[in-house]
Amino acid sequence: MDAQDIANDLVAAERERKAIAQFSDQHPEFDLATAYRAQKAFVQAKLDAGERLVGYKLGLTSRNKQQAMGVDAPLYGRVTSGMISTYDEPVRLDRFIHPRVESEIAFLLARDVSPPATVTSVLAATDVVFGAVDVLDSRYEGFRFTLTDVVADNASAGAFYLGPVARRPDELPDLRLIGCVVRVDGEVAMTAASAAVMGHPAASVAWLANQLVAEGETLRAGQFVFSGGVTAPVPVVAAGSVTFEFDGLGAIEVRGA
Ligand code: OOG
Repeated sequence: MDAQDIANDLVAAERERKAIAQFSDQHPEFDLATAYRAQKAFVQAKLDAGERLVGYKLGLTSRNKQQAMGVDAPLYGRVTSGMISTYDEPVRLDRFIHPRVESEIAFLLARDVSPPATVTSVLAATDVVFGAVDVLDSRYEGFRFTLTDVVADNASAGAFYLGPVARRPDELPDLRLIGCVVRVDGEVAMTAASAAVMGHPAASVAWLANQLVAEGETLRAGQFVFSGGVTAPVPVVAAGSVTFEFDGLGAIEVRGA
């Protein structure tokens, strides 16, 4: 399977808002190295169109998410400037195929994170953390994929909301215990604490920093890293609202428009 061909199909699916069949069905030989090359080419199309790389996202870093998607290993994707939104903007549903939202912790780095990274070294390199929402939009029919499919699809990256409150890690009592309450149309739909992500959300950033060595990349000062979903995903519907309340980090309300 050619990584550039895969990327071209994903670029077209995103542009036309038309979901495609997962590649692994027809190509059982599709491997992870090819998938990450395809992801790079998919993201390169955005950079060629004038966007900037602003950081990375993790995916499938909590059991909540792994169980929801039936994939049992974490992955990473790349975040570009066109994906970042302000917490009070409605989600423009016409940009997406079938958007879903979930809560995450976002890290803004003050320093590069050199491998081998640990929770301690990530916290030392962090400027501030935010509560965040990941708007996922799989380019695959029915949001169905294997690990290789979703790696190529840039971890279903659609858009990100940063919450209204930024805190230095030492201003919060314990990063593992940031609670999040998810309300759908006002009713509590799920709750979680950020330890759901690999035991500590900074552990996902350390895992990423260590994985990037294989790509010859380093997490840089000024970049954002999104931890991966703390809670399971919720579909966004035009008339509805989904609210994420983070302990100590404010709230984000997502409305479809
Ligand atoms: C895959 C991407 C998962 C997360 O935070 O777990 C992800 C998906 O669920 O579409 O970004």
